[in-house]
Amino acid sequence: MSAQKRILSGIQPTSESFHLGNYVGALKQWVALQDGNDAFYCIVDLHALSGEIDPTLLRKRTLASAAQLIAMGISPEKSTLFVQSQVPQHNQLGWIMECLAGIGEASRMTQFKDKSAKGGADSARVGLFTYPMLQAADILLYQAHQVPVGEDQRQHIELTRDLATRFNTRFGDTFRIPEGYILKSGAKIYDLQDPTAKMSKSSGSTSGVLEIMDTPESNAKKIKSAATDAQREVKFDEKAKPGISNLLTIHSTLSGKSIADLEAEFADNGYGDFKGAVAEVVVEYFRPIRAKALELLEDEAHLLSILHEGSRKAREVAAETINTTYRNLGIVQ
Ligand code: ATP
Ligand code: LTN
Repeated sequence: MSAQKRILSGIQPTSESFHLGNYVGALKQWVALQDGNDAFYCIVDLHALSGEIDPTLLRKRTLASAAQLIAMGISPEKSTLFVQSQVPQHNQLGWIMECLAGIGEASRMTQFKDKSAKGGADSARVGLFTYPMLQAADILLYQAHQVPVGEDQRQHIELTRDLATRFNTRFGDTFRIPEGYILKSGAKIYDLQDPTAKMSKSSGSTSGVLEIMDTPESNAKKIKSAATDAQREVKFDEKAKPGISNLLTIHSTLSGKSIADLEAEFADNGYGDFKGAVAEVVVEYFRPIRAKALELLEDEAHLLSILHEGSRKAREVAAETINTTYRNLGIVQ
């Protein structure tokens, strides 16, 4: 048995429902890693302010996120589930990370480039630009060993490691250098309608996005109308058959069957039968999670008390790191 590791990850409350990409790329690992480790999972509401700000929706989505995470299996007994804004040390360390990062390196972040390009670079806000430095603070505050995320976050984890190393070299050992925990398969789930784009909460249309809180009928319909190709063979080939490959990854990660077994199982079937089987797996997988989340959302006071308790524990750990950081920087305390 390896020693307990500190795990830290975060997810933005930018939608009323998480999608299959979030689950397969990140949240499934969150659930698995809470056993035998010391896990901290954060609903990063301050990060969500870097996009559209709608106070009514932010509150609703924060609670919906907590309910879904618990429904998926994040247990408040096993791990610390908390809200970023309830731990002010994130803003404190975020500023320090901004003072450490260069404009050049921050400008190379592809998530910033992609997201700012969507609305026109001039309308992008400063918070979107400084977002990765706040993310570095999220991770470093907890002295995390591992950060379970999807492939799209690799660059932010690299930046976090660079900033931590820079700080430690200049001002003395302060932060653990974290590692990304990124799966080889399933780390990127693609949009069902455009299987070259990642499935995303903030993509313009939801017709290619499988939402956990959506009805079984709607999700089954989306899978059955997923874009594929003009051939007939159920075979994993990301270049030639991105749509079918994406569906194979989805089936495989949820059913536990290997891609090779699935290819063999559907060798004599057309795409219609295969899509029907994928729909069945996805719908049955999400059904109990959705039901449990809806039940949890009925009792808001209970959800809030879980989050308050998590945030209290998170503040204890975060305060220690901020003390050391301030001391090493010569800040009078
Ligand atoms: P947005 O579109 O608003 O940026 P998102 O759908 O990308 O949101 P995030 O909150 O940014 O979701 O990400 C939460 C976690 O889910 C991250 O670890 C991210 O890497 C992972 N993730 C997001 N989309 C996918 C995807 N399509 N495939 C695999 N992992 C994903
Ligand atoms: N940027 C991440 C969300 C995020 C995060 C974190 C992930 C914010 N802080 C800390 C891991 C660790 C994203 O998924 N878009």
